[in-house]
Amino acid sequence: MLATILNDPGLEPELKDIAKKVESGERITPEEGELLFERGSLSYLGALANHIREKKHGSKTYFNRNFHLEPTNVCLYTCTFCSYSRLIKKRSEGWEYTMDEMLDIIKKYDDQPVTEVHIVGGVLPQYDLKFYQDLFKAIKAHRPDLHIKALTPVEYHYIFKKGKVSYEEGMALMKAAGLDSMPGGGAEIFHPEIRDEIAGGKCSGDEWLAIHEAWHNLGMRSNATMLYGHIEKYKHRIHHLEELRKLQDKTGGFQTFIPLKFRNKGNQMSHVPESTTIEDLRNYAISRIYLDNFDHLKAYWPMIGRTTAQMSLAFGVDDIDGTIDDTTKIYTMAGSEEQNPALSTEQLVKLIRNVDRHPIERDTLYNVVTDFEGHVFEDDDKFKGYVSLPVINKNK
Ligand code: V47
Ligand code: SF4
Repeated sequence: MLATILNDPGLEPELKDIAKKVESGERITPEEGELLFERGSLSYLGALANHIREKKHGSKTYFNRNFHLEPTNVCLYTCTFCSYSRLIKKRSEGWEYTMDEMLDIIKKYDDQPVTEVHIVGGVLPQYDLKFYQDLFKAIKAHRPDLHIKALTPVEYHYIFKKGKVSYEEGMALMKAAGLDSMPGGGAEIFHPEIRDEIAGGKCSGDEWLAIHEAWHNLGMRSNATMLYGHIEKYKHRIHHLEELRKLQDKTGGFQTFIPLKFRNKGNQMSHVPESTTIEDLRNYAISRIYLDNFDHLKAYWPMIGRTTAQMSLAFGVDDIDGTIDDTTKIYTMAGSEEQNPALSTEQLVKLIRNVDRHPIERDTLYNVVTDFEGHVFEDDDKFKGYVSLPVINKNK
């Protein structure tokens, strides 16, 4: 595929130069990144991104078994894209779990082979530094092997400030309490021109990055996201990717990048049209090309839907998150086509296989839990053709 691009006599010289850089594993510049957004066709970007994806991972496609715990959907902040939160003055419309209620949710999974709990929600004063320390300790006391991937710099910035501890001290306290890794949320768009408009009041882009840096400096791992497809311009996306690439050069602590498509139902930006599927795939591909120092690129299927998630596997993506089990409301409330996001392991494996990829269940840190290559399910014959997308790529 990349060879076809390199031999295409009609391709603009600048795009050919970028393709040559990708072929030789050379890093592209911010200017070249913007050029890709402005002028790269879907097929061109797919060929480049898939080349990188297959060089890094072959056909391997990762997923994990996780569930979400959302302590509250009431929030002090008023991000304009958020369909999920309720203002404090309307808190009766939302939920606010007590410690015992949260532990009851954890206990519901006692007999299930989940490896991770992803904890994220709104920001409220009663959920302070001590509360989260106690929560993490209680989860670990109950189930020590469950990986806690919890909270974002939005919560940490708030609770550390209130608790009068530095980012370094705060993250060390969280680690001691049982925090295993940090999810990628709260990143939105770092550039203040956009961040101030859509997420004013919560931690800045620089603060988000500084908290991840403090966490990485403890030898720990985290993810990163970018909320795209609303009022930002391509230059803001490139600025965001560049900031992440710079921090990753410094610490190496990021595992996965997760582009999050803005969904416009039930929020203050409902008048802003959503990006097209073509733009979503182009965005995955450019993220894969730009972030040469990130190992993984994730398509979060509850947000983009399972069909686009399948297609994304030919545009640089090598991870489609987890089984989820209908425990997150963030996207159902924002208008995702996935209204009850739950997929069994068997369904996820088949989804991946049906686009000719190799499914691997991983834990949060990408250790292999089960390699599904050659695994036969009882109803394999019945399932054939359930999702019949053309196989875009045969270069395994
Ligand atoms: O920070 C909120 C986003 C994020 C909308 O690290 C929206 O493995 C689109 O970060 N349209 C939280 N996006 C979710 C998150 C995440 C998800 C899956 C995996 C991981 C990981 C992290 O959701 C928020 C915000 O950027 N979000 N509202 C919306 N209307
Ligand atoms: Fe609160 Fe997060 Fe929603 Fe912003 S995105 S309003 S911080 S829950």
